[in-house]
Amino acid sequence: MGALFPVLEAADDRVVLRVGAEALTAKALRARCVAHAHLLAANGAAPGSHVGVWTQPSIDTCVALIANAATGFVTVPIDPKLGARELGHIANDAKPVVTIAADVDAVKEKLAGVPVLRAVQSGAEDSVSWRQTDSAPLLVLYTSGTTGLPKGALLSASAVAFDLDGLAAAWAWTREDTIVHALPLFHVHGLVLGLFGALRRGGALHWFPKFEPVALASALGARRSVFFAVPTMYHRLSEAAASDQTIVEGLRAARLLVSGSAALPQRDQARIEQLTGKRVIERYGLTETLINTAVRAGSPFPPGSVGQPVDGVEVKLVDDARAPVAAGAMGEIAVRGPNVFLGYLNRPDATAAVLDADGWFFTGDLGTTDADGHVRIVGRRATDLIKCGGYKVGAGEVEAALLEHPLVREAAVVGRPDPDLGERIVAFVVTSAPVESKTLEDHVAALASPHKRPREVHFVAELPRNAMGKVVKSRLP
Ligand code: MCA
Ligand code: AMP
Repeated sequence: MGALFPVLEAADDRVVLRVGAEALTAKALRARCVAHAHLLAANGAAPGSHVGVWTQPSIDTCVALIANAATGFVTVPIDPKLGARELGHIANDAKPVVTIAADVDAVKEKLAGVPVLRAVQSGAEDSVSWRQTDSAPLLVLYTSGTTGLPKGALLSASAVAFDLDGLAAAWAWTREDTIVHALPLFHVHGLVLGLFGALRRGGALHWFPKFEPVALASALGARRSVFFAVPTMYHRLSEAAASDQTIVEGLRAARLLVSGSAALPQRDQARIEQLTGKRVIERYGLTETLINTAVRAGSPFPPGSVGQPVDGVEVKLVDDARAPVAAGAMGEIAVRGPNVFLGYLNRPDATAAVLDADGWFFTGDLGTTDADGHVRIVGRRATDLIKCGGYKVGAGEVEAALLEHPLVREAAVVGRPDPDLGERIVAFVVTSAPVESKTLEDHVAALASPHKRPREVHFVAELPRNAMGKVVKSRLP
C-alpha cells in the first residue's frame, strides 16, 4: 500500500492540471484537496461516505474528483446531462450524503433531497490524511446493462492503483508525460485513466471540456504527450487531418496515441498511419474490470489487437458453459485479477451473474487470442448492448424510455454499424398517432440521457414477433 496520489504529498510547483487558460500546480491542488476534505467534514460526510460529483466541464470539477478520491470519500460521478429518470435512480441507489457542484443553484433544482455544496475555489494550509491504495470502495460508476436501469459498479482504490500501474508499465508512462484528452469525467476512460492516471504518475493532465480537433492537436504538439480518445474521435481527427496539417503534426508529435472503449476501425487506423506514420495502440476494458489488456508501447502488434493482458491480469476464453475453449478458438473473454470490481451496489444478483466464486469476471465480449497472447475482440454475446461513440447503451433502457411517451405503443431498439459512432441507436416504433422523430429523440434524451437518444426512428405498423409474441429483432427491416 501507499498513497493513491503520491504527488499530493510531495506537492511541488509543477503544473499538474490544465483546463483552458486555468492551471494548477501540485502544491495548489494539494491545498484545495485539504479545503475540500474540511468542507465535507463540516457538512456531515465522513471518510467512506458516498459523495456525488456533478461533472460539469470545469477545472473545479476535476479538483473535486481528485480531492474526493485523495481524501477518502467514495465518489459517485454524475453526468450533468442525465435525464430525470436516471438521475432519480442514481440518487436513490447510491444515496450520496452530499453532492459537489461548480454551479450549485442549477443542480439543487435537479437533485431534490440531496444537499448540494459548491466546489472549493481556494486552498488551505492544513493537514489531512491521504487515501491509501486499500481495498475499500473508491468509486461508484454507473454502467448500462441490456435492460433495466444502470447499475453502480463499486471499484476499490487498490484496483484503480493496480490497473494504472500496470498501464504505466505497458506504456512506459512516467511523470514526464502529459495526458491530453477530451473525454467525459463520469466514466472509466476519462476519469480513471485520464484524470487519476495522470495524477498517480505525477505527470500532468491537459483536459478539454469539448472535443475540438485543432485545439487538441495543438496541445499534443506542445509537450511529451499521450493522447487518450474513443474511436469516434480518431475517426473525426483522421477526417479533419486530411485537410488540416496542424492536426497531422499534432498527432505525429504525440508520444503515444491510445484508443479504447470500442473497436477502432481498421480504415481509421490505416488513414492515421498513412497521414502521420504512427499507429494508434488499443487497450481493452470494462467499467467493472478497468483495463484488462493493452498493446505495449514500442512493441509490434497484429492488426486489430487490443493487446496482451496487463501484468497481473489473467485472461481466458470460455464457451457457453464457461469451460475453456480450444487454443485459437473464439470464446467469451473472462478475466481475473486485482483490477476486478467489488460488485454492483445493491445488486448481489447481478454481481453473481458475472463474477464467479473463483474471482473470474465474465465480460460478455467474444474474442480470440494468438500464440503471443494478443487478444482480438470479435463480437459481443448480447446484441442488446450498443456501443455508440464509446458510450454503452442498453437497448432495453431506450425501449423503456420510448414506451413512456404517450403516443408510443411498441418499441424495439437495435445498434446498426456506423462509420462515425461505431454503432448508432436505431428505434422501430408503433405509435397510436403521428409523431415527429425529433420529438421521440428529445424524449429519450430528457428522460435517460442525450447520448442514449435514437439517431434514427422508423415508424412501422407492427413489430415482427415469434409464436410466443416476443419481438424478433433480426427480422426488423
Ligand atoms: C444532442 N444533444 C442534445 C440532444 N441532442 N441535448 C439534449 N437533447 C437532445 N436531443 C447535445 C449533446 O448532449 C452534446 O452536447 C451535443 O448536443 C452533441 O451531441 P452528440 O451528437 O450526441 O455528440 P457527438 O458529437 O456525437 O459526440 C461524440 C463524442 C462522444 C464526443 C465522441 O460520443 C463522447 O464523448 N464519447 C466518449 C464516451 C466515453 O468516454 N466512453 C467511455 C466509457 P455537448 O456537446 O455539450 O456534450 S468507459 C469504457 O468504455 C471502458 C472502461 C473503456 O474501455 O474505456
Ligand atoms: P463500458 O461498460 O462502457 O465500460 O464498456 C465496456 C465495453 O467496451 C467492453 O465490454 C467492450 O465491448 C468495449 N470495449 C472497450 N475497449 C474496447 C476495444 N479496444 N475494442 C473493442 N471493444 C472495446
